[in-house]
Amino acid sequence: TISNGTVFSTPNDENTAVKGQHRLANEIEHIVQEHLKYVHEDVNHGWDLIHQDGEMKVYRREVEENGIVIDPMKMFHTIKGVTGHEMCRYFYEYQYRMEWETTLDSTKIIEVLDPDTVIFHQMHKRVWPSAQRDNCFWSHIRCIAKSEEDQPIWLVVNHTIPHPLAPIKPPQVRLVANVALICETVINEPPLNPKDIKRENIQCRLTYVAFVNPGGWVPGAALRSVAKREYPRFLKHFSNYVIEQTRDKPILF
Ligand code: H15
Repeated sequence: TISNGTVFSTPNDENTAVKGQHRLANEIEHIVQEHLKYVHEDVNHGWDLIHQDGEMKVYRREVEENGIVIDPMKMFHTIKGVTGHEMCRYFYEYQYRMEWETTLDSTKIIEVLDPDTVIFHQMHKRVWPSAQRDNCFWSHIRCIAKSEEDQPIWLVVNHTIPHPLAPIKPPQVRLVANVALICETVINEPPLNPKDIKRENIQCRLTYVAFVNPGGWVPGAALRSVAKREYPRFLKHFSNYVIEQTRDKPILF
């Protein structure tokens, strides 16, 4: 039983609760490493800045595949008063999902592979004259230590996967996505004693990348205008949500 009271069963013996030892471990490792490789890649070449608001910058690369718009998105933001761990924790944990997600009708956990890896099935709100979308994806949270002195990198990767507990039921269409939230904590004017670090001394540098294929034809212009509106809205709304949630809590490094 997980914290919200949902009961789940582990459907087969391949799965164990041991961290990183489950049937998806290799696939996840590969995709995590790929995101880490490209996180510092430049956005000059072929990327258009489509939205800027203070520290927030949202870039898009226009790409079509068989007439379907699959524009990769890449965005950067700096959020004051929160850590990378806090941003990733609120993004990953099921119990907060519907408090900040504005584009979903529902979310549920259909399998837990280990404490850092779960499989979600989510139903999207129907946003335009097109079939409703659902998606089934593994979600993995990870902390990567760079050195003793540096703050670690925290990340969450969400990646579509088929699952027997989430069959595609037409006319519903399955989204295909590979999304990563990658965060680093910056400590400004660090006090001599780490215990004295206050929220006013910290900020989170965030990178979010999304490769989303709508999984079926959607009018390109409509999709691009929804993306241009919804990604910045998500980033702003989610960041503010984490700021509000953590304001009076001890800092989670
Ligand atoms: O990353 C976001 N949400 C997470 C947690 O709910 C899920 C997401 C994911 C989406 C699809 C498949 C797998 C995982 O990582 C926030 C997403 C905000 C996106 C807002 C913009 C949507 C624009 C249009 C996308 C294509 C929709 C076609 C119907």
